Amino acid sequence: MGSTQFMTLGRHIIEEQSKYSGATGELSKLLHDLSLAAKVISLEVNKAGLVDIIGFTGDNNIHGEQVKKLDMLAHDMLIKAMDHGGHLCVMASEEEEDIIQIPQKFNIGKYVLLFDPLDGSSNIDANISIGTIFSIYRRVSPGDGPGTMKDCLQAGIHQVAAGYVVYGSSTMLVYTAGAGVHGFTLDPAFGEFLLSHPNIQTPKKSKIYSINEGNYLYWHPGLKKYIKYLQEEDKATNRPYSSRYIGSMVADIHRNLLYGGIFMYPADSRNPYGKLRLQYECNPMAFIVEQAGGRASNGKMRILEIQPEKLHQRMPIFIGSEEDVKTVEKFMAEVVVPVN
Ligand code: AHM
Ligand code: MG
Repeated sequence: MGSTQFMTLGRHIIEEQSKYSGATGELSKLLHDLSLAAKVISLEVNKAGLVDIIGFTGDNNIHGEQVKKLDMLAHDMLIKAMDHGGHLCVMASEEEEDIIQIPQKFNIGKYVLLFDPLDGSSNIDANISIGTIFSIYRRVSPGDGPGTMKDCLQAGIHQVAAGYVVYGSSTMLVYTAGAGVHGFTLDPAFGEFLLSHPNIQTPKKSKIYSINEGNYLYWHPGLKKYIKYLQEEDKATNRPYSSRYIGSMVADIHRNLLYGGIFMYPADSRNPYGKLRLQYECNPMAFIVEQAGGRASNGKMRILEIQPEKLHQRMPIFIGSEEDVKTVEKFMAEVVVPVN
């Protein structure tokens, strides 16, 4: 049994942060508060099938999609866990249209938190893995009063830390603070996240592709060609690839991160900006995957370098094993779409 199995998330964060001379411990406390929220959400997700909290609230969220109770529960839980710590100046959630102000007295923190409380929520009723995604920036607005929209609209490259929690056969928290990617598994007996996947490195080339092929008709012709290419037989390049798509970004990317793979949510003729949100989904996942040696692009440029224009902006994404992402970029660049 390796000694890493007794490394708790709390201790790991403190040890990692103590390597930086300027570290005040604030980020460690912030990540600790997040892990507490993750434990509570995990508990709720696990009992979702037992208590009567599954089902639609009847409301639509700001994207016009139906919101399930558990989404709102996770959203509320995160706000409760995070808004009195004194480490944040502002927050934003995929489930709320505007930025979320921190109560006065507590809004003096230097960090900004963006989160998707429960991603993949269409899978809740089927007991399929879902996840929470978070992204942390330093405040850029002047002064030490409430944070602003500007703080929430930073390019992903400025992230200080990012992570996700996957509620699967066990609950795992995977995070990066810019020095590698580390995965922790929640031990339900101790209620502690224990280091199970130190320094995750994703394979440079894979054998797995993840995309909703039901949208094939509406894709860019270069993407259609690429998927057909992956399905052809060629031993030298390990083709055909296997197709794996859960429809839960956290779970799909988590699997691909460990085994190698490319996850795609492209733009198409019906959704010219794709589906996933730059600030809540694409940027944190891009930071994690790059830290693990992978690549993330919107087909044309690096996700992390895109300057967000609005809080709930959507962005096409191609993310995962470096060589695979480069190949799809090439296919898409080679086929010019005729303009009518
Ligand atoms: P959500 O934030 O409303 O849960 O939507 C995001 C999810 C992702 O987890 C997943 O990759 C994608 O939507 C699946 O979409 P589709 O059903 O169109 O394939
Ligand atoms: Mg989401």
